[in-house]
Amino acid sequence: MASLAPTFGRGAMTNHWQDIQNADLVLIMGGNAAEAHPCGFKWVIEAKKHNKARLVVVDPRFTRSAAVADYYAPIRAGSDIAFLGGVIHYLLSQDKIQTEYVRNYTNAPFIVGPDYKFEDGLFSGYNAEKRSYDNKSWGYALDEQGNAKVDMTMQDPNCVLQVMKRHYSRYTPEMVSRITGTPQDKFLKVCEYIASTAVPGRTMTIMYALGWTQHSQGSQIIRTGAIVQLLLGNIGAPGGGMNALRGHSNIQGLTDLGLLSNSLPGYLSLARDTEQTLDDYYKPRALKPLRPNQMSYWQNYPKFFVSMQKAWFGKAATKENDWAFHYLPKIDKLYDVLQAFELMDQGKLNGYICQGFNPVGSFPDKHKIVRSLSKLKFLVTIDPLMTETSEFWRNFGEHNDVDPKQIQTTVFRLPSTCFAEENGSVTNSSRWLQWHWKGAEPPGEALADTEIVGQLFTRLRAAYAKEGGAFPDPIVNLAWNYKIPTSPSPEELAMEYNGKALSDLTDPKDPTKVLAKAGEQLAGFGLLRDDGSTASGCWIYAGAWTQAGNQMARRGNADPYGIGMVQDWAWAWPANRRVLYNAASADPKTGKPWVTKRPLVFWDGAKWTGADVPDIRPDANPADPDAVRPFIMTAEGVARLFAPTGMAEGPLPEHYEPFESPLENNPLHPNNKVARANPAARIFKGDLERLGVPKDFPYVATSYRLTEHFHYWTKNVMTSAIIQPQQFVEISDVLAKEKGIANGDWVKVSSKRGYIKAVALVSKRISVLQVDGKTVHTVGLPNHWGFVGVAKPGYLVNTLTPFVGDANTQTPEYKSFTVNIEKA
Ligand SMILES: Nc1nc2c(c(=O)[nH]1)N[C@H]1C(S)=C(S)[C@@H](COP(=O)(O)OP(=O)(O)OC[C@H]3O[C@@H](n4cnc5c(=O)[nH]c(N)nc54)[C@H](O)[C@@H]3O)O[C@H]1N2
Ligand SMILES: Nc1nc2c(c(=O)[nH]1)N[C@H]1C(S)=C(S)[C@@H](COP(=O)(O)OP(=O)(O)OC[C@H]3O[C@@H](n4cnc5c(=O)[nH]c(N)nc54)[C@H](O)[C@@H]3O)O[C@H]1N2
Ligand SMILES: [Mo]
Repeated sequence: MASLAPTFGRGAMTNHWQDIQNADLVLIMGGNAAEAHPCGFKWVIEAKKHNKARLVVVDPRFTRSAAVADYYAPIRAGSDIAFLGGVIHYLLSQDKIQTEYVRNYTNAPFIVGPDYKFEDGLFSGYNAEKRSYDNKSWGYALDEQGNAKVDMTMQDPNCVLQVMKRHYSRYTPEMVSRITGTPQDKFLKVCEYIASTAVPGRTMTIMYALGWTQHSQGSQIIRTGAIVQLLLGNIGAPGGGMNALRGHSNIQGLTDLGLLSNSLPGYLSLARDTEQTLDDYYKPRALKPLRPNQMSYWQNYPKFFVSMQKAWFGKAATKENDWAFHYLPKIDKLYDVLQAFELMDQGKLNGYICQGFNPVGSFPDKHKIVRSLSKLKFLVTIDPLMTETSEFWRNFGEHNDVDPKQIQTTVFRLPSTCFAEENGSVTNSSRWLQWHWKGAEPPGEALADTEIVGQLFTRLRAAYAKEGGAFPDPIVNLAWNYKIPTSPSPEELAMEYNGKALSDLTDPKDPTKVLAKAGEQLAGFGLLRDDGSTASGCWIYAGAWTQAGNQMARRGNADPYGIGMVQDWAWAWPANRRVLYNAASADPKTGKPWVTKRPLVFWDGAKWTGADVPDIRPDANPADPDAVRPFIMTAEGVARLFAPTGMAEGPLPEHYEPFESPLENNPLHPNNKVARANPAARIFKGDLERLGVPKDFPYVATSYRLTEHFHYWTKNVMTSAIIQPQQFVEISDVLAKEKGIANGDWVKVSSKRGYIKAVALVSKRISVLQVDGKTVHTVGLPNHWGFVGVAKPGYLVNTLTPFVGDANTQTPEYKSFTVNIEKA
């Protein structure tokens, strides 16, 4: 088990690491793979070596990824939607799109309903008091059968393509440059590179990470990137895709297993308190198709949900009690980490368990975090190390967060093992589940996380069984059939996630045919049922541990097509499919691959087949004009350029300023203050007052990683502490001169929320930009030090960051805020 910290960016790679070698163009934007993903970055080098690929990097800093790029363009942190919106405008106005892909595989031809509006920076349906939207007016125009209306010529003024053309017409190269600070010629050069992949047969991959995620509009930045890729026909194609480079070794596993507080395994979600019956709960999730003959695969939601409930509650989940639906909490609001600390600060949350999570280091506005922890009755840390969180009550530095004498919190430190001291599986960015084997015995009193949780649970259950309580049923009835109840084994857990048949499963078309016998491990999620005859802890992991054994432990490295498709290496969700939406790599009229030199999947005249597991109805015959729609998870059957549902701040991405920025207004709609920053982003009242203004904090700050450290762990390791011993901040030579700061000087960096002291590193890596008529400097903050460990004790970068989150994921805005800097 790796870190159980909250994930900082959802998603995965639509393609996979090895597939990057197939790209003709690699765009690294919002990430720095050479330094943060050095092993995976080798596939970029492979693409350059063997495929003559070009690498383009767009980053506020000239990174080590930029150092080996064919082209580098600087950008102001927090302005990527303006940049990418400009790319969309360029592609649409120059007709540099893969038209047949766009027509058949996206919702470009769909007609938007008559009530949809976009005015002065706001979409229709905004409620200023609630800071949120009612998305009713964003839906499609429907016909009498309830199908969305389409115009396959894409000329209707209200079809998505035309709506998009109008929306992005404001994103001219002049406007892009004014907002982003990227010089116009450099912006246009990047556009040219990108547009070169609009033809079938050339693909671009986008590699991004936190430079896109960690913004108050992070999800929409990623959506803008996806829109660009769809217009170019690069989603589903070998060497294409939207590739989220994930963080911790198993952070993909964390999201897959639903460890975020609003999620359930396999991207199912907890019910809202307005959904009091199972039908209410299914309705918005098991969506009916919006076009004829489409799968809308989420229609299977009840099969996934009931199977999960059977895995969790066994015999206690019955048809009569709605499969124990009421055992699960129904949420009144989102309980993300920002919310949890806000509740703690308000005295409404008294106990907190931090398992593999160091929020004093990793969460924004450290003063607020420490103040909140100080109000707890108890704090439990489960960690191999002492952390700033387990030691939060110590004072470090010149300013007290809270006087330690006043803190009443009891802290329990439970030492755990780390991944190398146990068996288990780790899911990487490619969605591969790879089994690993224990390499060492744990030191001292350390116990595996599974044993710590097993011990806690068995004792809690005994207490509930004895004493009752308001609603003991979910705890007392939890299925817990492990050989050693206080210590479930990784193998038992993995088999449970996969799932098994609870009674004989017969073929619905031929009842004499038994597909799986009672007690057998299931071969895949296609076998899951909603009648209680199957159990599966995480439907997307069905297939990982079958009757044939542990598929995650496979190490076959054959690559029969020579395109990096190693189907026998480990196991990928879903269904061992390596490239999502891979049927979009084929021409809809013929079912033959667009890129003939790299045939991913194709129609062989009777069925879909090829190097990968086809992501389409196997009998979808290209002769039937409605058949080939490779985005089986959407109700439309096609990808969404325009998102009628699912996004908090609008169906089309719009540039908003970061909450703290050097600009007083949003240049796109300067007269509307409400649309300056993301009008639906997560911010609490008290934190609004903790935001700085440009006059006091004129510089853009951004935080990032160094290859030499891993978060706050490796400062405990002497060799790493020697290589990178202490906190530094990076500024340009121009700003250094202006401020009289020399390389190696001590400086004080402050925001509205506090200050840190660090050593100045003066470099030419940080460019000085002209933004909206003024000179904008950037201050770079590597984020690895603290006051625990063997490196030089220092302040935490998150003393400076604002308590603001993305509107959809609530990921904090670590990557663009404002500071001042002076010689200390
Ligand atoms: N050595 C090492 N590797 C790691 C980690 C580590 O701690 N150490 N951590 C792991 C984890 S958990 C994660 S999540 C990943 C993170 O992986 P990355 O996101 O690649 O890493 P960062 O260094 O945080 O940020 C990447 C780049 O984003 C740029 N950037 C900042 N703001 C913006 C912006 O607004 N627009 C654009 N275009 N770029 C911007 C920064 O200048 C930086 O170069 O790394 C993982 N890998
Ligand atoms: N300013 C700023 N802040 C950031 C970021 C940024 O770019 N800028 N990045 C954010 C990102 S992407 C992330 S992921 C977070 C990371 O934030 P955290 O996850 O809070 O920090 P880490 O130090 O990665 O890990 C937390 C703890 O997990 C422990 N651990 C390791 N293995 C195990 C295990 O097997 N079991 C248990 N129980 N514990 C284990 C480690 O010892 C460590 O103390 O930081 C976030 N904070
Ligand atoms: Mo991360």
